[in-house]
Amino acid sequence: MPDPLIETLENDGYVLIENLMEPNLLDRVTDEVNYWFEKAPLCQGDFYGWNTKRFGSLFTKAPATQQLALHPTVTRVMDHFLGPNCDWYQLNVAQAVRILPGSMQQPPHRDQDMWPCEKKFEYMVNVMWAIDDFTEENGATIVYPKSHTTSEEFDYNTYDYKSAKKEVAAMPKGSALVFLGSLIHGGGANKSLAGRTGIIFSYSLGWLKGSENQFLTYPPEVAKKLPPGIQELIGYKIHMPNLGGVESHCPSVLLKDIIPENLPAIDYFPKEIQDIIDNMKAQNLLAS
Ligand SMILES: O=C(O)CCC(=O)C(=O)O
Ligand SMILES: [Fe+2]
Repeated sequence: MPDPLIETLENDGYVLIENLMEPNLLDRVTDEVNYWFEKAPLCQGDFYGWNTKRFGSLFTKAPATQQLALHPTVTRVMDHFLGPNCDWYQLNVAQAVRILPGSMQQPPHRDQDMWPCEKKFEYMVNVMWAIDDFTEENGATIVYPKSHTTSEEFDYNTYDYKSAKKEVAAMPKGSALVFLGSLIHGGGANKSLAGRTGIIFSYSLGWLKGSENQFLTYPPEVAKKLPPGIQELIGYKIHMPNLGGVESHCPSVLLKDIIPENLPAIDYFPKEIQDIIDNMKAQNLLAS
């Protein structure tokens, strides 16, 4: 059955979903992130923005955000765009972003260019949750509709940013902007007198190196206390074939109360690989 959300993402590279967050949850998330923004230092660099504050470790600093990470609308999108090209998708980064008054526009970019290779499919999909109303004045994310392409033809130095069609992702707080990793976009300039706060959840194919180091952010003694779905999202799950293991074992073993000192190395193979081996065995190729 056609899914309008997926179709819009495929056509435009982004979609706005208004009021996706429950108001009660928005209140809790707002309180939790406000506490940390008070303490957060300004970012350094033209990309993060000198007049901007950001922080990660969201699942422990702002636990209410755990409910956003696996929102069913979000997982539906990730299942579609990332699911077919990995065993499971992972959290690339979760970050709260406050663009302060006077902040200039962020350089337009495609987030998945952080992985320097030719891409034949989407490596990443992001969700920007609005914690404040996002407006043109306060620096709502600027998107370049239909700029998503996995082709190598795009060049940052020759792209015609000025003539390209742009849209301001204005949305009421509690809404979500979902966009593909290949879409050109960037935070807007904040010309208002108040901060613009959002939370980015970025998901990527499970076999990539992530932007936020999840294992150091949530070591086993911390991850143990997180819900099982979040534990998997941050990597406490082996990725077939045999990626991300501990002693060639699923890393979730480290979350158990008693961790065996010696673990067997186990093949974690998808059916296609096991079928190849079975075929070799059937031909007697591997006979001793
Ligand atoms: O703050 C925003 O609106 C966008 C931020 C962004 O695109 C990024 O940090 O990669
Ligand atoms: Fe970005």
